[in-house]
Amino acid sequence: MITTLTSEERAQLAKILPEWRLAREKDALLRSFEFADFVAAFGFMTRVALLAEKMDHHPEWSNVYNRVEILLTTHDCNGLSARDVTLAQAIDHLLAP
Ligand code: H2B
Repeated sequence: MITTLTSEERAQLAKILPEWRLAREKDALLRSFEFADFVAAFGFMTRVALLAEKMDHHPEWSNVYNRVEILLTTHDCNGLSARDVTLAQAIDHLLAP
């Protein structure tokens, strides 16, 4: 069974995932991305989609031209879990130089 993060685990988030913040409207991680244009943004989304499918953990997201917003939360436990942290780290890794 998957559970939501403990407060001890949450206290580490800013250090592990400095680019992500906690969403206001739900128990979730949120990050905004900006790319040169739509093709670059959609290319990134394609890579995230393949990653998400492989991990069987899927983002809630939106795209407007060159901007992508990704919200990570775990429906199976109705909140933020270790799966979200792992996916966020993998997404960060896609963009690492
Ligand atoms: N994605 C997210 N974000 N949360 C989940 O709880 C979840 C998921 N569950 N992707 C997975 C799929 C589950 O529905 C399947 C059956 O493993």
